[in-house]
Amino acid sequence: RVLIQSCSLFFVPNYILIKTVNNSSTEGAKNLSFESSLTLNDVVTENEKVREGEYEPPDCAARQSVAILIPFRNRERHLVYLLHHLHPFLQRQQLHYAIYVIHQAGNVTFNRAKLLNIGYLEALKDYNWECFIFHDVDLIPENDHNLYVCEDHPKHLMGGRNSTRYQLSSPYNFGGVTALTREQFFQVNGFSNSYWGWGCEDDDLYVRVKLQKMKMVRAPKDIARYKMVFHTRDKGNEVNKDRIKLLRQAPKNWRNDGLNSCSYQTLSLDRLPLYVNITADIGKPP
Ligand code: UDH
Repeated sequence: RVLIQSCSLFFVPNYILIKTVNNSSTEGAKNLSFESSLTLNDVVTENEKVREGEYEPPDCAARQSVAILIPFRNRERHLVYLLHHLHPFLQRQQLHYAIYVIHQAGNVTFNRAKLLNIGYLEALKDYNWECFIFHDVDLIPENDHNLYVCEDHPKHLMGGRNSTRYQLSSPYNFGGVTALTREQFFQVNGFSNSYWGWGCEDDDLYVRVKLQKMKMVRAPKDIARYKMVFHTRDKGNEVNKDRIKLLRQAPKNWRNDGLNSCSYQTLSLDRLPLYVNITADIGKPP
C-alpha cells in the first residue's frame, strides 16, 4: 500500500488570536502589483496544474479541502488580479482547493450574501469540501502565513486592508474574507438572503455565529493583511437602507432565512480552466 505523506503545512489551532508558524513552502509578506496588461489567458498559462479551478498537491495529502466562493458581477479585471495571486498562494499553502465564482445574472440590486449561499450549495454537489472561504473579488492576501484553512471556530481572515490603513471599522467586523467549516456554515443556516445592496450582511452572519455560541478567530494583524484593488461604488449595489432594521431582526429571522430558504435558478455552470463559473438568477428584492 502506498502511504501518502501529509503535507508539511501545520498551524496552531483554536486560538482567539491564531498564531501562525513558519513553513518552508510559504513566503511571508509580499509586495503585490497589479499589471493592467495581465490577461486571463496569461493567468491560465501560469497555472498549468490547475484543472477546472481545482488543484491538489501532487506529492502529499493536503491538510484541508477548501472551496473558495467569490460573489461576482462586472468585476472582470479584479478577478484576473485575484486569480493571478490566489492560485499560487493556495498552492504554496498545500491545500486541496477549488475556486467558484458565483455570478449574479441581470441588473437587479446585487445580493452578495445570497450568491455565497448558492456557492456553498452548488460546490457541495461537486465535493464534500471541509472548509468554505467567502471571498470578495477585490481583496488580495498579502501574507502567505494567513492560512486559508478553517478552525474550530469561524475565522475572519481579513484583519485589515490598505484602503483603510489596515484598521477595521469595529472589532466585530466579519466582512471581506471569512472561513467557516461546512458544519459551522450549516449550523448558522448560512447567510441571510434578504440583504439587497451594500451593507450588514456580514454583520448578520456574525450575529448567527454568536447565537450559536461560537467565537470568531482572527490571525494576528500583521499577517491578516490585504491589498484592495481600488474601485468606486458599483451601480446596482447602493447602500441598503433597510440594513439596520434587518440586522436587528436577525435573532428572530435566522432560522427561516438562509440556506434552507435560498431559492434560485442556475442559468449556466461552466468549468473554466481557473474557476467554476455559476451564473444564477437569484430573483429580486421584495
Ligand atoms: N461585487 C461584485 N459586483 C458588484 C458589487 C459587488 O462583484 O457590482 C462583489 C465583489 O466580490 C466585491 C464584493 O461583492 O468585492 C463586495 O462589494 P464591494 O467591494 O462593493 O464592497 P466594499 O465594502 O466596497 O469593499 C464598498 C464601496 C466602496 C466605495 C468606496 C468609495 N470611496
